Amino acid sequence: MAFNYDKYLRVNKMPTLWCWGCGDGVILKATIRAIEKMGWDMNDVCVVSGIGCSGRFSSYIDCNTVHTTHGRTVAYATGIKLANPDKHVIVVAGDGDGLAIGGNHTIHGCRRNIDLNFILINNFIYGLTNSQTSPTTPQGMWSVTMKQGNIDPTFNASGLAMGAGASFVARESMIDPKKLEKILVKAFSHKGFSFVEVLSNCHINLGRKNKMANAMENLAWIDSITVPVRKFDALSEEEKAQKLPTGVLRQVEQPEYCDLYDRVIEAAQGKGAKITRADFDNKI
Ligand SMILES: Cc1ncc(C[n+]2csc(CCOP(=O)(O)OP(=O)(O)O)c2C)c(N)n1
Repeated sequence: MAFNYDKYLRVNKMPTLWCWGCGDGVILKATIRAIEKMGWDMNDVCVVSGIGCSGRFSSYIDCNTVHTTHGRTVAYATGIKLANPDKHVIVVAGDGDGLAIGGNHTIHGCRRNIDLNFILINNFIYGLTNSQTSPTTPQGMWSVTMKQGNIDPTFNASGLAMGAGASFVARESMIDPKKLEKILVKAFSHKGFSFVEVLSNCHINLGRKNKMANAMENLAWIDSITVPVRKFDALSEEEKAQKLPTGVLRQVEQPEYCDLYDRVIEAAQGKGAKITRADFDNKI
């Protein structure tokens, strides 16, 4: 039987504002299927999104939602999670939102290892505002702010999340929605900050000016730059420079921030011991 998305969507908001063929809809549907797989009650789920095409996520999904300011998703989500540690908090942000204006919040969310599920929709450009360079726009591509070709070096978003300490990091494209759904289930099942970078198309604001005139051509390009992480590891350094590995890139157990914060509250109330260096094995 076909999956019934209606009970998870604000159907009165349909059709979406997304362009025809935009990957955002595919990602929304994969997220919904992953939530169902988790068996989560929508009353226990909170989706926090920022400003951008990706920001519309919180308009369409029918749960607790916060459509917050550009770049501040992780800050809001951190407060929501600390006040409601039993709820499942999903953050959705674009590459501009999560890595440019919100880059600071993103790295500190990763560092704290707070139990948030961060979905970074990387379409390599500012979509909503029409083609400004983002931190992931490949060098040499046209953008409206780099009409002679982008000279800014790019962030490797997942690499940044790993470096900042996120305990679960994965990258997947939306080309294979089933694969994406599985990765999201893994991320949602992980306790700690899970960062999922989803590569997506923006054939209107990136593709058309970069020789990818339609959605399929944009997706073919994404396909050409991605490789499963196991195959990636076997590539030469030169080949690696031209590819982004997909799949789970990092998964480790680390103390989770809400748990640690409970101990701070208990210690402050005189009900538990103060936290010391020994709690962290004296690690620097
Ligand atoms: C403080 C602030 N600065 C700038 C903007 C304008 N603005 C809205 S969305 C956006 C970028 C959107 O790109 P991205 O975050 O990559 O999301 P996408 O639209 O591609 O999903 C910008 C610069 C804003 N709304 N608020």
